[in-house]
Amino acid sequence: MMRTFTLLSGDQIPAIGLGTWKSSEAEVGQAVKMALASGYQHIDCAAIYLNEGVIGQTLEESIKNKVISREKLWVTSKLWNSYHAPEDVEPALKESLGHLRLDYLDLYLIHWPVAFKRKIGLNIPETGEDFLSLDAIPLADTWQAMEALVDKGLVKNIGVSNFSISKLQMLLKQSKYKPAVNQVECHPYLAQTELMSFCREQGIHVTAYSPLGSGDRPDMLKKTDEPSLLQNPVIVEIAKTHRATPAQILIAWQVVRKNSVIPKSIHEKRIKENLAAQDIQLSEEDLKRINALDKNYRFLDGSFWEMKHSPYKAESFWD
Ligand code: NDP
Ligand code: 1BO
Repeated sequence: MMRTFTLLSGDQIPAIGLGTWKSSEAEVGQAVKMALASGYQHIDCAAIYLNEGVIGQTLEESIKNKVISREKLWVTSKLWNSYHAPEDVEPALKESLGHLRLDYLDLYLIHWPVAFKRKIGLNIPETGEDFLSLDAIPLADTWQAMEALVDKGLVKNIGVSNFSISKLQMLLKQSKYKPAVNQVECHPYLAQTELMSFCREQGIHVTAYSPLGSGDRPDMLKKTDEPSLLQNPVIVEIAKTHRATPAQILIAWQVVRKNSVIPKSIHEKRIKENLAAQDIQLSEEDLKRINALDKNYRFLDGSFWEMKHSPYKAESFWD
């Protein structure tokens, strides 16, 4: 049985989903196919991952072959930073829907609280001049356009990603619909305890991204001497006592905290192993030891949005 969590709308988000960032077009179709055949019901996508077309072909085939029904399937996608202007939101969603070959999304997220000029498209700016400040395009305006997608039946739930408590507070003051989800980096080195407790009070569900430490990120997004989660001695030791893998312990820790979690893999053995983690029962002692690893360490720290003339500063990004 797939574990699920209930969102404000009453919809059930499956606890474990397949991440698809960095899965190439050549790899992602097979990964999604294997995941659905292994019992996954939740696929995490984004326009900027540049692979939604292949994912869409696989979803269509899998629904046609009755591997999964559309009703059981949960598909999340994300609005890229170049399309925050309210008039760009619906066209951006429709582009994703077209690629994914779906009539509606289960969840659509504002990918980052960062805006680019439209001309950047599905890319990353090369100079600070390509950014727009949040005064130029307030997040509340983008959110209003996201709300309209719900009213039109194009998406079942809307949410945000990489939002801090203060950004959520600002949005909550001005929203008709609360964000259903905040998708954020979360793992034992970044437990996000305060953010999780704020979200819980507000009924906002948390999805944990990069739960295994995102080891396959491009070098430009990496620091030297990054700590390893998969080789952390506490995680490795707990894994041994459960006859599990370190990845499974990291995933089980999210599920026990009632966060959905979206590990990325393109390998069948790992895809299956990651899903099976939902059945691991961590003890109080295990949880105590894992919780003690928190050191507010981000693998994706937002420093890539800081460049000369960019309005975004790494030091205040998460305030
Ligand atoms: P993850 O933490 O999921 O790590 C992925 C890496 O772990 C890959 O190298 C993968 O290799 C490896 N891996 C997967 N399973 C196992 C296993 N069982 N044992 C050992 N290694 C394993 O990183 P991501 O950054 O990809 O995060 C997951 C997903 O979250 C993304 O794919 C994306 O969908 C989402 N995300 C969202 C963001 C946002 O801004 N909203 C930001 C970052 C991620 P291999 O594929 O070779 O198996
Ligand atoms: C800049 C990284 C986005 C991954 O979701």
